[in-house]
Amino acid sequence: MSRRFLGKRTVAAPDASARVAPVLLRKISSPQDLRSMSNADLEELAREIRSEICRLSETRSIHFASNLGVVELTIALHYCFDFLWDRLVWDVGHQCYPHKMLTGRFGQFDTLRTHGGLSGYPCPEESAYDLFKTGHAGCSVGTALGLSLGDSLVAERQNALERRRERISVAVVGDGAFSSGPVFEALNHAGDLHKKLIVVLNDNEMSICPRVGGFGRYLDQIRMAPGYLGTKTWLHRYFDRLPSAHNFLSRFKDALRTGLVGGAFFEDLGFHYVGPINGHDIPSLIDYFETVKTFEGPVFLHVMTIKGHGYAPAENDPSHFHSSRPHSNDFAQKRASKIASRSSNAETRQNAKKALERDANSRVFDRSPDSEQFDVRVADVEQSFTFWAQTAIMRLMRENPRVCVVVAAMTQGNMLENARRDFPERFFDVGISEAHAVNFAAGLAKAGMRPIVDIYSGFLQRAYDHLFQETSLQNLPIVFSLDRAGFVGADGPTHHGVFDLSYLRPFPNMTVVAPGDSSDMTLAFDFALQQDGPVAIRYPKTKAGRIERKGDVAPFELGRAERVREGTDGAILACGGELCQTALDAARAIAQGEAVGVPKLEVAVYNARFAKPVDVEMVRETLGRSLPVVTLEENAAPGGFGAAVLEIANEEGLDARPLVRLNAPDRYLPHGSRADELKEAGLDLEGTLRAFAQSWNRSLNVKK
Ligand SMILES: Cc1ncc(C[n+]2csc(CCOP(=O)(O)OP(=O)(O)O)c2C)c(N)n1
Repeated sequence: MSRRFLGKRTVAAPDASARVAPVLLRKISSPQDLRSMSNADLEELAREIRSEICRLSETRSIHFASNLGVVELTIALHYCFDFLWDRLVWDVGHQCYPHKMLTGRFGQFDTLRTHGGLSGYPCPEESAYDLFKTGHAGCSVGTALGLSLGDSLVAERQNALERRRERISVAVVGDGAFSSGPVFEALNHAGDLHKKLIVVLNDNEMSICPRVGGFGRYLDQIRMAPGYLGTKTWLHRYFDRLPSAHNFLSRFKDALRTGLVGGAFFEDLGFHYVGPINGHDIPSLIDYFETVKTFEGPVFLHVMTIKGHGYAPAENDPSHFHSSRPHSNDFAQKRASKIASRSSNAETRQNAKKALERDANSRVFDRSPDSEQFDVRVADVEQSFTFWAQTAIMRLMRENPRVCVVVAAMTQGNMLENARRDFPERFFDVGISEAHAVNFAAGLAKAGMRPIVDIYSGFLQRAYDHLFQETSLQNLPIVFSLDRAGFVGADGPTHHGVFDLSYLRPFPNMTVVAPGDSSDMTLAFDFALQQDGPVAIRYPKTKAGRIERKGDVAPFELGRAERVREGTDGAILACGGELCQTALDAARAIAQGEAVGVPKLEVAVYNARFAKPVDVEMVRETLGRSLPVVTLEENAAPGGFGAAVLEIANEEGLDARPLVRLNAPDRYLPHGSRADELKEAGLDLEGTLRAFAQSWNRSLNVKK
């Protein structure tokens, strides 16, 4: 493997594909146990942790390469700090597996990301070592700064007896997450406050895809700065000799400051910049942490790591292995040699990047169905809503030179590698900067382009004010392709996209579409591109089936639902995703007398298609006749589709008493499979039949 940075000593990448028994891991009940371990033991422990991550990756989709990259960093952090007293915040939180193993959860590690098991993200309900439930990038520096301030304010009110040593807040943020606006806002604030705070930049030169943006280049410059190599060698020689590392580093600071090594940006903000240092050298990391602990004010520790460290296939192809679906070691090795055979030197990150692009070109690329991407089989991925979205987007880009695409660091998850390859001048990945993505698209639209902003429903929450001001208020023709709307499965509550109907519907000028199947996806994108204002198309992370229709698929017409089953005894109104299929199954079961508490009835099924404007005709046809009516949606009840139906009933003076609304419940559903989550929300077949029976009973009462 390539050695791209120096440390106190070079660190051979352990081969994580060679499994080792978790002997040391089993002995660790809390991070305090690390302090009695020798350096050799700590290195062995790192090997065991890697081996466990690799083992788990064979059975399920997990965040893989990111966790392999932070093993030594995690060990060193827990060795140097007591995070029951000090504060540790992992940014995004997807790289917390080694942290979970060292904080008393190794015994449950096999339950990770399964229903009822450990979460794949930090989770305060699991452990006092997890302070926040996280999953969205860019928040760690702000929350760690808040903790630092809060702790010092609390301490000020304590008397001498109560007071213990100062707590130290540590934020660990990846270079991908580092591009988020909230990180810069927090750095700006921290530089001003001059409170004790350690920001650890875990720089592996990667987001999910290779990182983008000018700041990434700045970090590269720091790493590549002339003098870096010599200076760091010199640094480590001195570091060993000096009695106090602090003395050394404070003397060395001036050199850092002059830009000899880099980091002037952080110094100018008010941070002590230290680095870049080798993030795989445990003894050296420990030295640095012990040193910077003693610094006054905020410290920026720039740590270089290799994403996927210790597992060659992941090191060479970190995007694919960022998080991967279950794969055997055999599969991974084959994939690695496939990439290597196409590259003269696949060891470097640059070549891995090229291999990735070639993959996309040749469509050999095995569409990494990672956790934030897909939990389903590849065959299903090829028929997913996301697949149909990208198919429509590619066609529209080919047909219309004004169509351009904006994504926020999720090119792979959005399956848009082909758009990046074929239309590089009209494809924009802005990094983890969702608010900027919307502002940027507004500029493009104003200039006459037709931007499609492809962002996950949950991540677009970041851009709320820009949906208002830059989009709705200006009435700009931006198409929002809202992937992962609804339940997302194993990523759980930080990633469920169950608020978009509620956050989009209040905006004037906004049209909100919820396609019911694969044909609808194609038609919805065509429709959206014909509109003069903003249109959001929201779809879930699942296979897009094909609604069985008697005749042809009706084209999209603003605010018109599609009746896909006739019936005069009641109705089920389904808002997008696979719910129309569920509604049809329920209607069939009711017709056959299989629904408990309901006679044989002929129930109409509507594919609502629009959540704004909702089809008034559909509401008139179904409500106000004392018949049972159920609405289905993967969205919170307030402000959702069912709420829109109620609003129309009210405006039309229709009796809505029989109406039963099925929604995402008013609590956070834990991680599991999508099927688990739909079941828990009552949005599966059984739940729909129960809701229909309830509506039937209500309709009988109304008739009395
Ligand atoms: C607001 C937001 N947008 C997008 C994502 C999806 N996402 C999860 S991890 C990740 C890459 C993070 O890169 P980095 O912080 O460098 O961590 P690494 O995986 O490289 O260790 C992205 C884009 C997210 N979690 N939050």
